[in-house]
Amino acid sequence: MKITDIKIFVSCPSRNFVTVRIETDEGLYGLGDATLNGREMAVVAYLTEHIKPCLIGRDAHQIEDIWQYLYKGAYWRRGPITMTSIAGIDMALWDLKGKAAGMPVYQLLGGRSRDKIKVYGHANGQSIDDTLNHLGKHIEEGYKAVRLQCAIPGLAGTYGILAGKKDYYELQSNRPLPPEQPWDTNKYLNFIPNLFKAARDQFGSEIQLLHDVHSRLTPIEAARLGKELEPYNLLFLEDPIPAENQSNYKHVRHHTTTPLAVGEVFNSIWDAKELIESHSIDYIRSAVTHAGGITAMRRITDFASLHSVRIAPHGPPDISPIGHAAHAQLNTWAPNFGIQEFVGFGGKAINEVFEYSLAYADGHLTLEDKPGLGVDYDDLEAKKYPYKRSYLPVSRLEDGTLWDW
Ligand code: EZ4
Ligand code: CO
Repeated sequence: MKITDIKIFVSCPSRNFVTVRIETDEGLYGLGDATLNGREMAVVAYLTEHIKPCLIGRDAHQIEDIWQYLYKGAYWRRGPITMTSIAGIDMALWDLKGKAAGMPVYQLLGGRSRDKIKVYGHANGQSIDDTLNHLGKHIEEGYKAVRLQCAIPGLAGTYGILAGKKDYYELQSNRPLPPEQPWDTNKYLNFIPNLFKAARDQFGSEIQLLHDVHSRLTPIEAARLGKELEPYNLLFLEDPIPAENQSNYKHVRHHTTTPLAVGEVFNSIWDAKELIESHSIDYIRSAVTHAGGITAMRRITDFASLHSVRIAPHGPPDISPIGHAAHAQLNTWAPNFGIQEFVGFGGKAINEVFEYSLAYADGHLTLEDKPGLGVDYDDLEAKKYPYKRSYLPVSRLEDGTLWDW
């Protein structure tokens, strides 16, 4: 099965997505997600100028060799632009292999380990009451696990908060320059335990709760937060600190039994090696789209399983339905699957452009058996939604110092 063409599409059906389509001499095509939020066009250039010419004419079945060729063969290893580009190609090749075999990708990975995929939703609010109101709605919809994010009193524009219903920051696609938001660690640390206390007081101990710190704390601040949240029994605390220095997680770990999760910005197994080996974390949250595709995530998953670390793939709206489908395939196979982040099925425009075979019911996703990843992309429909430059916000302290967003 020879690769005859590789098409790279950029469209903005409510937010920007980069989609790879590998075409073959057997008439089959494969689809991959190569969306890197706020840096989309760098990935498009990498794929168009530096990957596509090297793959035309190659055997689409040689997934591992093509992965190694793009990784080692570039001499310049790793990095988000490279690894997102490799991910787009790798997903498309797995999609093709599944279509050629007439099997869903999870069968090629080793078959089913479970019937359905447990997810956690997001309850976001302007106040504790507002957040708990959204938590209550999620529980009514069957969710067994919910992430709570709440506006911090006295701080305009906290991470993860609804600006209007169903229109939170990730879906906004018309920000030609990065917006700026204030940050105050003290206000945050003083407030967050109250949110979780109120949630447990109102909803009891059954519902599993999570929280995303978005890498804004230092190790000792994260240790304090982890300890203060212990009575509220979180499923995990996400990204308590930045992870460039992997050994910093040991400091957080040694102070608290609150489980820790990290990995959404990782682009390689090497970003997580020490974290996993030292069992400093409980969940690895790398995404197929940003960490080098299914080939790379399978390796991360197996490595994590040796150290009692489970996968909890990043599931934001800035991963396309193709990336979400790849996660569903991986999660169906992975013996050490933990939980999948899930914020719904996009909007009307996304669903006109992408087609995918996932359904939500009672706190879980189920995957319909279709060959490959079970997705499709309508490039003609997508033309109605041209790319719009857009950025994530940046954070600054009150005195102007740039902080982690
Ligand atoms: O900020 O996907 O857990 N989810 C997250 C996301 C990330 C965005 C960045 O592109 O932290 O909301
Ligand atoms: Co996160």
